[in-house]
Amino acid sequence: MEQPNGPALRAIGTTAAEFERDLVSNLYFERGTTMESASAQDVYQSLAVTVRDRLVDRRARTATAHQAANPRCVYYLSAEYMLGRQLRQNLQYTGTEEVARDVLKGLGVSLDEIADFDVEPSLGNGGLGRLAACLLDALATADIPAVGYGIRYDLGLFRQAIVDGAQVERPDDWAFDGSPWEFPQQDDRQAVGFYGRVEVEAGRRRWIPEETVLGEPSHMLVPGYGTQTVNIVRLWRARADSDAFNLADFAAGRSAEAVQEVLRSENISKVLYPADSTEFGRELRLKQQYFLVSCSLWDIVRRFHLRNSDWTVFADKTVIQLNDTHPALAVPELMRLLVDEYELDWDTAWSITRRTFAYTCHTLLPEALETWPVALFERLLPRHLEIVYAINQTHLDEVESRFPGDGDLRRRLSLIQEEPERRIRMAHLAVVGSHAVNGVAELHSRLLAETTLADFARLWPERFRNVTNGVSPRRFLRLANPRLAALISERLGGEGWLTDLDQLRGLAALAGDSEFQRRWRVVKRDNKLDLAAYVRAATGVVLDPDALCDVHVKRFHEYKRQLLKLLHVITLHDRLRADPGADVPRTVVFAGKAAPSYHAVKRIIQLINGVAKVVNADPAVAGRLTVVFLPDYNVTRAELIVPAADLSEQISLAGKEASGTGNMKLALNGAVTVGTLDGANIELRDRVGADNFFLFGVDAACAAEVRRGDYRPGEIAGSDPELAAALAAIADGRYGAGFGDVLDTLLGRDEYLTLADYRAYLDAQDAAAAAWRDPARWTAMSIRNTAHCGFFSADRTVADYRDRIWHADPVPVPPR
Ligand code: CRA
Repeated sequence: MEQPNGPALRAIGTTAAEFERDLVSNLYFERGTTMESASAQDVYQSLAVTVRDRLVDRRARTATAHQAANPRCVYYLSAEYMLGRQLRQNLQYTGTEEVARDVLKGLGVSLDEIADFDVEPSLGNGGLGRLAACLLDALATADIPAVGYGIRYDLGLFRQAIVDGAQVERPDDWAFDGSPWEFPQQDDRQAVGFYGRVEVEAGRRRWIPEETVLGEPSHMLVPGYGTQTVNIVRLWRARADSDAFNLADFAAGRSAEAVQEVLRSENISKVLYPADSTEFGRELRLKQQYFLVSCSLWDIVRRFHLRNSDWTVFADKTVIQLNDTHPALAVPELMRLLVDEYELDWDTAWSITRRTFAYTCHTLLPEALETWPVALFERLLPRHLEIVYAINQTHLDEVESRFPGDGDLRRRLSLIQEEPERRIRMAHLAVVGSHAVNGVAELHSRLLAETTLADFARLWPERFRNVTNGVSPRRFLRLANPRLAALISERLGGEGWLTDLDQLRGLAALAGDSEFQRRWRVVKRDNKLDLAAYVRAATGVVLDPDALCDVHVKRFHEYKRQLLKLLHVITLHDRLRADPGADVPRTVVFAGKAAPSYHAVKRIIQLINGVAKVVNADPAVAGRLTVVFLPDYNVTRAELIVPAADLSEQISLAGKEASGTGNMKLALNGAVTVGTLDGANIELRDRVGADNFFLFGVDAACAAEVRRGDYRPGEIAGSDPELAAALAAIADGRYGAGFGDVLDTLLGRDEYLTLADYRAYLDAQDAAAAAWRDPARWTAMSIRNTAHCGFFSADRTVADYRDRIWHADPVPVPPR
């Protein structure tokens, strides 16, 4: 991108006069209206463009600096991004929030009302997608040249409504009103092939696809904080050829047939698969994955050729991070490009490929490790199958030479699973094709190397490492919790902590300071009032801002054990009916979406809503216990709940949650965790201190042992009267009839050891209540949580990736 120069360029000033001029002129020229007749949507769109334009200028300078430096670039391949709302972030990153507020006020409009028109693109399921967004934010903040590649789903993650207590999924047409943050680039369209056959031409194999679809990119800007760098996230949308519409069919009245061809193509990016950590055996999903990979690699190669001509330096200039296995097809695709299209020899191509890729694994759940039936793969991507076989051959030859005669090992390490059906193991493909493999928390990385990927860790120990996840302090503290951010900045003497989160340590000395504690509590209370106002409008439930705000917010999954929290609520309800002083006044907030096909966990949502209805209507516990299920959890809702939370529920069965990132966001905002020794909870507890964390439950080793042994949930239920009473209350229909299925899973196999951990969990909750009764003690714990969360900054995560995997240098962008 050429950098335009000269005084004619508007939209770079940050004075009120310049801002107002641009806003009014955008309204006029972009929306064709004036302030007098503008709708709120018009004002929102014009404001967004006005802010965006200030980033465009930085983007132009960023592109120029990258072109000149010819640096090693980080390409992040991810099927999911949860970027969150952009308007407030971009106002903040351009330093125009106050100016915008004043200018709008002068025009008779409130920024807060306009900002509510901003729509979050929910192009992901949960933690993995939000992590991708936090890493992009930190990459730009660190001035590291990076591009995030993804899919521009027309429909993001479904919007969740609760109807009669049950989850109902509604389509998320996030760009319905047009997204001002997107820059479509029609002229960069790229053809992607599917199906077809392999031909041999002059001794070279070549894929002749039978079907092609166009990939049309659009990008969004990813500004760094406190720097001039603006990177991009490039999202691909599937388009049919412009003459795919069948006019003849249409004219003959066959309108459905007329658009068939268009739909076939465009369906590829129609909808995000709403499966979280479960496999989706659908042809369209595999097509999506290849679509992302093919478009992105073409673009990466194009960018490389803008600055370089010699393939031997490709891996020095390029590192491609695979965000889980969804983009693992990039390994055979790069091989195909290098060998078939650019005619490199196999060994050279393989060496380039391996040096280019790195792979992050985000799970331990065996059902979340993707595999694809060979038959489907062969039909859709015949040449890629040949390449996978060839990679596998070399790979298994290496295994044979290092561990001769170990057929069992070869079978376990193979890219192909043979039984019960031949399938391609995508995690194996990603490991074999990468020079670095990482897990996302220390425990997770260790368990990966000891269990899920143990054979690979034995084969190539040097490839394995850990990079613990992190979160953006800009979004999850400064933007989400402006009150706390202001208090912190006041005490630490500036905003330096926003890009150097370890500075929060300075708060530890204030943990016992009663005046600081008082102000800390005022902030929490005000945040709870904001949450209460929202909850009341959304659900009608009234929250007490002085009650302990106890939150279990994240995707619904049995391993995350929302049901354990619910058993606690039921027991509290019983206890409080007998003794109103049995617990501290408490608000329990649940929020999260369940995969639409995950029936068992949708039943738990229903049960929660059943319990909430009964508890909230019971005068015996009024003012003591309130339960709310807040629908449609997403990044925007998290930004509301997290600052208000006192107690953070991180209660997954140990060994199941790879890392978790909600745990970090909540602790950073001064919530105290009640949690198991799972994922990053362990590192969180190490840092905030055991005294400031309520630990309970079996550890991962013990959980595995219980599972292997003769575990009898029924006996536990029989020997614990409170637990038995809670289960009986569900069984006798107090919270709605017909929850026998939920009880059966608990009393039958209890896969996630909910009953085994029940008593320890209640004890931990009692300890939390005791601490809450002493406000000085609780507030000190809360402050210490924030103070010791510096490690969980996404800036630290990116620095770890940079030092251990990417080896990419920053490229500072000069100011104008
Ligand atoms: N569901 C893990 O389960 C982890 C995030 C980000 C997950 C979380 O524990 O914090 O990734 N895994 O690393 C996943 O999506 C495909 O696996 C998640 O978000």
